[in-house]
Amino acid sequence: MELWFSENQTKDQKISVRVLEVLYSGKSNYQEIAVYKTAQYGTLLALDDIIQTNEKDEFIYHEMITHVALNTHVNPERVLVIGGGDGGAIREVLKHKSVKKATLAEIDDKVVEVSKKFLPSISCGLEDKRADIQICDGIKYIQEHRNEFDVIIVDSTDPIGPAVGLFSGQFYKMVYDALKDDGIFVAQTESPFYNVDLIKNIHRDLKELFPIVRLYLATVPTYPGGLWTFTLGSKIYDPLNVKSFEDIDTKYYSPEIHNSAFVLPPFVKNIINAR
Ligand code: AAT
Repeated sequence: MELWFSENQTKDQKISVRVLEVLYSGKSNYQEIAVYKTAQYGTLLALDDIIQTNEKDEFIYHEMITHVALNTHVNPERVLVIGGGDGGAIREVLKHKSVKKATLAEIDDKVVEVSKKFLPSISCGLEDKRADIQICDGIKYIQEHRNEFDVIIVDSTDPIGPAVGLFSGQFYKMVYDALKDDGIFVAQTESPFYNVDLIKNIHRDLKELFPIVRLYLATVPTYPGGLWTFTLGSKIYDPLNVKSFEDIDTKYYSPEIHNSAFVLPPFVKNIINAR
């Protein structure tokens, strides 16, 4: 008998992948965690039945949530990733030679543990000596740090449960204060098909803080709608004016992709420009 995993992406749409083997299934203090060996996407991590990452398409999301900001900053040394317990964002951050320390503030130690065990190609960066793993609520962590980071990346679950606060104006103010005077913030900001109001609100909230706010796109096959948004807020450096790109080994990101990711179709422009 065939086994399938399905995520209800909206109340009217599902994505289903055929499961070859259930590698892990359990409940942490925060969420249901499952790891499946799938025919289409290799090993796949789901939290509360929502796909977080998988071996096949993870490179697109993890390269795009990190390298755009890290190349925009002239000398990123201290980087903070909130969420992202699978380690994929940290792995990419550590490809930049300038980075001295990359801190992960992940609320759920079980996500880190399970990723280390079942997703070594994604979690490998967590073993690096420049990686600093903090198991804590990202909101609490950011409250306790001021003027410390060059880049802050929010690689969070959808705005449900413990991640709700990571999408609020109050949180963005704390992020602004935790950044240095030339710091950059970037977050995954969901689907332009299904999360229009959320994207609009994030853009509005960030514009109240950062002089430069830009939205960019990438295609992530396993996320709802396939097309995914990231929103970046910067105190000084403009991602559209990057003069030199570090030579790093990537599969999706490149200087051309960096610049083209900010070219938005009219329906996306309308989300952030509409009053
Ligand atoms: N790298 C892609 C995977 C993720 S996982 C997002 C992580 O955010 C989860 O491990 C979750 O435990 C963590 N998280 C949620 N809330 C908090 C919080 N308040 N503080 C710290 N960590 C938190 C992102 C997938 C995006 C999916 C899009 N559909």
